[in-house]
Amino acid sequence: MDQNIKDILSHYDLGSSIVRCDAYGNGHINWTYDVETNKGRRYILQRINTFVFRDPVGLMRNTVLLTDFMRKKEKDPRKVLELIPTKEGSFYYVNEQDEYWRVFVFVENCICYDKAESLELFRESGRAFGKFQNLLADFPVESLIETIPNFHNTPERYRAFEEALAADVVKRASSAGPEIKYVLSQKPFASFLLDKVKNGLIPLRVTHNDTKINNVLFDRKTNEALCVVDLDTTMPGIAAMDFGDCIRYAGNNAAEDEKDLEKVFLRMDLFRAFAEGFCSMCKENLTREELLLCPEASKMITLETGVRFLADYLENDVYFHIAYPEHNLDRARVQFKLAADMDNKMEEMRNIIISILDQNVK
Ligand code: ADP
Ligand code: GN1
Ligand code: MG
Repeated sequence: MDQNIKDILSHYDLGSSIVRCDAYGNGHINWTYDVETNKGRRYILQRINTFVFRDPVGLMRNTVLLTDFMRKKEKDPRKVLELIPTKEGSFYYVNEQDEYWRVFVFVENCICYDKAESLELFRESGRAFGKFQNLLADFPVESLIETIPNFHNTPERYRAFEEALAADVVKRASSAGPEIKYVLSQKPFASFLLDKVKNGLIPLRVTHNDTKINNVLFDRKTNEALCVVDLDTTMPGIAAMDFGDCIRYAGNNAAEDEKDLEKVFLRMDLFRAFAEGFCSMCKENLTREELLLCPEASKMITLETGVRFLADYLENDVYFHIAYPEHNLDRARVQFKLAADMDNKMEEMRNIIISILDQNVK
């Protein structure tokens, strides 16, 4: 085991000695490890990405507030993330290199999926994010800091993209001509949802803001959704964008970084399954207006994520973890193909939401 990790773990009282610590998961932001003790207990050790999260102390304060709040309503320990304090009683540990680390209880007998392996699994993840909305519906939103200001502010993402394009620091713009053209052609759409907030048509709520299916843990035997993880971006947002991000990631027929764009399209059977799960859980709390915006929000978050990947490509991959030099460009291409497909399926998506809301799906 790496000496740095040994030093960090020595600040935790995990009850027995550590036998293993392996890199874990498919997250693009933090550095995650699966830790096991000689008694067979497991923990998630994570280093917070402080380039992305500039206020890790405020972020950890959010996490403590959110998990404490949810634990008062949800008594099953596998269903709410649990932080382990250091021996000194803090919920994070800062080492000499100024790295911020934290430890969570590893949710027992769980499984995490990177794609919707069945309709039922995706319906279940819809229920999980719908339930997450419900659990936090009366959370005092003013107590949360914005861990990333303007995180899902699509016009602001456009501004940052245009800055990256103008600077073109590593001269990559010439290799992304069609993608840049697509992004610029979609600019008028970017403020569609935020305008609705400004006009008072939809509210800001406590939202997760990163609802990829790999941020849900399922029971290994029954595939029941247990726990929503990755609370770092939970802050005020638009509920329909949480719906949309799940569709963007797992409603796609292909992976987020698929090279063969023929394989990239929105699967309507998956869309329906997710919508059924999500709406069945939170249609009491969300307004019809908000739920009817889920199709546009699916396109918005897909476009926005593509804009972010492309900007990061132009900025020499400073934000998202990559596995090879063109990775962010490949990811951006997938998002734009998917967003264009969603445009063609907008009416169909809307009809599905209407039929679910009118049927009173349980
Ligand atoms: P990132 O911000 O990098 O995406 P996450 O917090 O999502 O990091 O963690 C990465 C992965 O680790 C998750 O996708 C999930 O598979 C796993 N994971 C996170 N927390 C737990 C936990 N408490 N128990 C079990 N697995 C977890
Ligand atoms: C990042 O951390 P992870 O991998 O769950 C990113 C999301 C993007 C996603 C794209 C804090 O999520 O916003 O949608 O990658 N998280 C942050 O896969 O930027
Ligand atoms: Mg994650």
